[in-house]
Amino acid sequence: MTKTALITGVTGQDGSYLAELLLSKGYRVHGLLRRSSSFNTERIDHIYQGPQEAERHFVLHHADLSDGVALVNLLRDIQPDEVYNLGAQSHVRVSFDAPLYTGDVTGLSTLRLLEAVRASRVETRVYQASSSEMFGSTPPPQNEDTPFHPRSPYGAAKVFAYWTTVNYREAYGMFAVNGILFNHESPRRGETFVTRKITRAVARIKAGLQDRLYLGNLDAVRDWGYAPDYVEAMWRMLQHDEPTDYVVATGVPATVRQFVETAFAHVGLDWSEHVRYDPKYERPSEVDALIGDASKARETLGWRPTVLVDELARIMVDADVRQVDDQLAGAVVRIDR
Ligand code: NDP
Ligand code: GDR
Repeated sequence: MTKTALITGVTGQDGSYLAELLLSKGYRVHGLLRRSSSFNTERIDHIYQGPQEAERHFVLHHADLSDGVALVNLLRDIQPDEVYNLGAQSHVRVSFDAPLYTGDVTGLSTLRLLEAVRASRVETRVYQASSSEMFGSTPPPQNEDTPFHPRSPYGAAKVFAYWTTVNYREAYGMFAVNGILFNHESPRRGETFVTRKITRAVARIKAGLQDRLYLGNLDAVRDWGYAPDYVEAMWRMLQHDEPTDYVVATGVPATVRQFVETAFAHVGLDWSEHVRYDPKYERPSEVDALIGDASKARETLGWRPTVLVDELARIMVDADVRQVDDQLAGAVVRIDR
């Protein structure tokens, strides 16, 4: 029987890969689309199906996570078997500038969505996009039992969303799970996250379009994985018999500086000639080191990462080099699929 899924945040990095994955498995996929004054569907244009198409497997709905009634109506109309809540104000630095907005969209919206599931009486499984940012200053390695100590409004909002999800599972017997995902990247990563900012700059410096790259803290340690691997883990969590929470990570640490070195070296550039420090990119309180222990996901879901940090940097640089080349050739530019 065809399964139906609803993805919030379908226009984002993860939402686009997840939509592809579910479509490849024969799902009917519904996505929540925010109204925007400019196009915001670049990551999903290649799977878009217009309203005129007879057999639509991918359908977009204008709605916003701040609109709880719209969520109830959507759920009632769509009757999804699975809901993936990926929508969020997902930028940690920005959450210091827009803390209340982030608290609302990234935190409270999860409660809105879970209440909407209850109100619409839909029998569905729910995935909540939880984050390693919840661990904050708790030292690595971090696993499902590690205490949270968030260091940003974003991290605090995700902790609220995490516990709300646990509570709805315990209080109402809902199949609701948290995937506690460590940083994951791809050629579709937003341009202001550090990895993409670096790989995009490398491509532009190589092409002579810019000379300098300004960054903040180069000493931060992250556990960077590959987004297509991570959406596979999300799907596996909702196929398992038991609703429970999982850490998803590679377990391989790298500093921002190491990522910079690998990315520049891949095109034969010396990073120290181009990278400059700008305190503007520091955070009021930083998360120094995140290194995940994904043993539970490996043992219970059989999940393993296929791409580690150095290969990831090279994949992203290659994609950005192609994109810049296309731009210079005057071709229509589309981000990598
Ligand atoms: P992105 O920032 O790429 O995508 C966020 C998505 O949320 C976009 O589709 C965005 O829409 C949508 N969105 C933002 N605000 C609203 C709103 N008010 N109503 C409806 N939709 C909204 O994030 P990622 O794909 O990287 O991450 C997906 C989720 O996973 C997020 O919740 C993030 O916090 C979490 N996460 C991400 C990790 C990572 O390393 N990537 C790690 C751990 C957790 P639009 O395109 O219009 O802006
Ligand atoms: P993060 O990702 O905060 O871990 O959140 P980001 O790429 O923004 O920062 C990673 C580390 O790099 C340092 N850094 C810079 N960061 C940015 N963005 N820009 C810079 O110029 C810069 N210079 C140094 C940061 O200080 C930080 O230590 C991501 C998001 O996807 C979240 O939604 C997700 O929950 C977490 O990953 C896990």
